[in-house]
Amino acid sequence: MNTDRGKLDITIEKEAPDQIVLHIDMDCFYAACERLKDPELNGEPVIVGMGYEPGDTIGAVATASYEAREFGVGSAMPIQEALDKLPRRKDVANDPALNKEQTGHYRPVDMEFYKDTGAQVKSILEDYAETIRDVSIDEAYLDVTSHTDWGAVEQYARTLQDEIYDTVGVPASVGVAPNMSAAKIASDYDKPNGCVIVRPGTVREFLSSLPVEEIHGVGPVTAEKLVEEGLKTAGDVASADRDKLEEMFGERGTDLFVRARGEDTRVVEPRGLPKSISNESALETTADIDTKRELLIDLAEQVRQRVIEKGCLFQTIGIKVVEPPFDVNTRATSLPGPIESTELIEQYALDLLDEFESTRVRKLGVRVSGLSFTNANQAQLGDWDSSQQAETDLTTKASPKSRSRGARRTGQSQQTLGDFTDE
Ligand code: TTP
Repeated sequence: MNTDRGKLDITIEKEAPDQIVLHIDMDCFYAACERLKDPELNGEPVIVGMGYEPGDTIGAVATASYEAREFGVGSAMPIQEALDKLPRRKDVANDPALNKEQTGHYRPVDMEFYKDTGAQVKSILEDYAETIRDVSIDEAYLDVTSHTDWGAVEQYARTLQDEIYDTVGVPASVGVAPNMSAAKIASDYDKPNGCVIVRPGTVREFLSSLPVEEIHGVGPVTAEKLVEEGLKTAGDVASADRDKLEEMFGERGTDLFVRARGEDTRVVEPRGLPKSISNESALETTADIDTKRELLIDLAEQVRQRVIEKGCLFQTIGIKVVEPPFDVNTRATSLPGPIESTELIEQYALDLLDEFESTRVRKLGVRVSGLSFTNANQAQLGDWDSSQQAETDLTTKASPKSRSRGARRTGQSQQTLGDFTDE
């Protein structure tokens, strides 16, 4: 029976990892950057684009400030259409028919400046997350699981927004959810300056009233087909007949069904080749060394398997020890060169844990870094001069919350290892 099949499929879906994902998306980013250069643009309609100078005929809007959007101007609009809706402020002096209040400021795209501003924002993000996935110049996913919890995450997200605004001067919207797609939708939900938290167990409810266009991967054509079938909201799709969706869209129908229900098992991972491989897990707060060792061995084994799968060499083995509430300690041992002797991961991780024998711990992690993806079959530990001692990184990474607001990253904690490039 269809319903049984649906139920069965859902129960065998891979369990979503226990993660807190924060998605950040800067508000009308190019226009916000132009306001940094010229503060007189604050509160004014601003359009960034090309083709608006007299004599130009071709061009489009890259972005419009929220004030300009009120006049109907939006991204990707032909520039002539934008000028019709919102003439240039510059022309007011020469055209008595123009009402100053109904004009806007036009600026050309200054990509170098936007890139530089985006990089400043990204450097702040590094303080707030274990892992960051860059999406574009003004957008990223952060895995903040080990830095906060669901009780404190709103404050955490607001602190991040404030720090970006105080330090760089541009506004951002954030969304927090247990998975990536819900976090992205949440960051867009209350722009500008939005901060929307979707707690575990509420994702489906959060999505249910949103129009189908908001479901990840639904473009105008799919949306039209869904609406024709009477499926107007994500909630409609989530409770639709899965077989029917498959009939309409093939395999994509299953994706739509799963996404509309807010299920997404992706883990936040950096783009490109990984710089590190790690695994971490929460435990009921304990100081018991046997419990901690047992979990660490388990984590080390999972990391070992992934290193083998990826066929890479590694140079640094590290652990993370999180004390309640969110004090994150990291320790790492760096070997003289990249190796593939994966059995060393557990051994070194356990050695590093000795320092935390009596520490009360709520989460542990194991990481290997300094990865190389070439000549993976060549090096063994024995290839290295045994007189070269492994260095140990005795660094502690403080939780961002322990720093003063607006304080910038000092880099005090991570860079003692020559090849600890992932931090
Ligand atoms: P977006 O994040 O899509 O939009 P935005 O930052 O302008 O506004 P919002 O607050 O709604 O997120 O795009 C980021 C930047 O990318 C944007 O500032 C300008 C540029 N861009 C273009 O150049 N062309 C386009 O068609 C779009 C959509 C964006």
